[in-house]
Amino acid sequence: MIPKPAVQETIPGDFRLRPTSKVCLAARHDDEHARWIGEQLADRLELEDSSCDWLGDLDSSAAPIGSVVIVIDPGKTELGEEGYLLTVKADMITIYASDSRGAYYATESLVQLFDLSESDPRNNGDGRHLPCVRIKDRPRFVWRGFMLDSARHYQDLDLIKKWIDRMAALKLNRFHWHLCDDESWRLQIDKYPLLTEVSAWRVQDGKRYGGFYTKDQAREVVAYAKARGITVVPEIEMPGHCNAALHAYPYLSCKGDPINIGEDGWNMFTQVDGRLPFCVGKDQTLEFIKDILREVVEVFDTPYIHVGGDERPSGVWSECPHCQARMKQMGVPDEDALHVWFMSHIADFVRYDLGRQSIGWAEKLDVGIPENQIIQGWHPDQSAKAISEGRSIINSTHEWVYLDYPWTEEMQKRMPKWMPVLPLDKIYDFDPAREAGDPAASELVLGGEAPVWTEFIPNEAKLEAHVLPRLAALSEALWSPRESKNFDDFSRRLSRRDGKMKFKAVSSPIIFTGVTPKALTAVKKG
Ligand code: TNX
Repeated sequence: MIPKPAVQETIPGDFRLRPTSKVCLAARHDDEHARWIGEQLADRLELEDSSCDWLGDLDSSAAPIGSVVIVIDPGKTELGEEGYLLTVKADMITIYASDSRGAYYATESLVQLFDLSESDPRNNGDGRHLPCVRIKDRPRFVWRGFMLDSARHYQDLDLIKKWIDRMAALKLNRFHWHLCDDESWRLQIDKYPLLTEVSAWRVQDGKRYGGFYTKDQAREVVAYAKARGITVVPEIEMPGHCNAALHAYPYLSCKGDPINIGEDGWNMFTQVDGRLPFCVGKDQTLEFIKDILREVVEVFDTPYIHVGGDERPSGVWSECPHCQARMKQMGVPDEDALHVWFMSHIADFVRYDLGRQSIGWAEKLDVGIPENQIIQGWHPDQSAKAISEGRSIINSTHEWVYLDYPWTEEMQKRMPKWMPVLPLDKIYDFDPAREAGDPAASELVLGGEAPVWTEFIPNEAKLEAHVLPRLAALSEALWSPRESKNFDDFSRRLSRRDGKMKFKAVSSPIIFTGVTPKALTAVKKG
């Protein structure tokens, strides 16, 4: 199984699904989510009766023989949050969990077991038998994230849901959704309609290209993810990576000049000239950002809001009278200090006005770290620095987890020079707590997250090639006990799962359609 369970032991016997098999739910309350978990399991096991019976108490003995009984008992705290105990016995399968997310993960494990048993010779190839087994499982880290960049290229709603399904199968629980950047803006914002009317689109190969998510669609994604134990973390980039916003509303930049993301879009890739920051000297910029965040929290009913913070183009604020005045007003000496002031101001707004927790990419940590913000480190020293200041981190150290990076030396020759090779065994070895040093500090490591930036990933096939199977390796790095990790063993399990999960990387070459050689050489790591 992937990710490898904390404890898995074979027990004697063989379970068989029968025409009369049912999924039954034993819980103190007839909980809607728990029922949904039961019904989706019955559906996926193709049971004739896919309704989920509520037994009404915590006793599994009332269930008919051959059933799957899900017992959700908040008293079973020893199983841990998101943890579960799954026992396959000859006459019955039982699932115990203290919360519904744990119960859901048990159903994912069970579906995997049935998938794997399809090829088991003892089962006559019908996949309806299971060798008996006992699995006691819980995650190593609370933050098991995948970030999808929907700004550089747009993925439609079905594709987003497909990735959420894959995350759920791998027991990943944070979907970080990168919704805007220099190249495009993807989320409907009622107060500022030009963001999507204008900046969700660019001209590529002579055609209008792009798309956006309506608020209703975004709500649908949140609900779809939530049912599967996944929290969606929307990201609104600031004060850099914001050319798409400035394209729609140029008065938000320091000079207020019109900027183009259309015909030039492909030449304006990350870290090339032409990027501008928001003008944080103007009050109307701060109001704009706050208005947007107010609408974002209306749509994303989740505890976390990511507010970007990375790679502000430097040298612009120093030339701007509004930003100079802001520096004076706030008593900060330079651009970097203004950056930290701005991120702190937004972190406080998110915390006190919106009642949510903000997350920011680590930046300028030597100058200061915004209070009230979880830090997402993408360089190794950033996570260490934040931890040394007693701050909680999400570890996304780029050389270990960036899924836009090539996975072979051969591929690397066709990609920008600053991208290191990230093979499967390296991401498998990723340990988010490595930077924490002493065990006490590892409490501050919430977990890890793998981003896939999509500048060079325009379509589904390339996205799959980049993300799978490395996401499976990540899931094991974040879920399974460190002591039990073994790459050879993982590789064997991966090849057994391949048929169902399509883990094999598509071998088509990566072609940089539309990217000029000039833009490629100009791209460099910040
Ligand atoms: C840096 S890492 C970025 C992204 C780019 C990525 C390319 C980070 C927080 N920002 O905007 O897409 O490099 O790998």
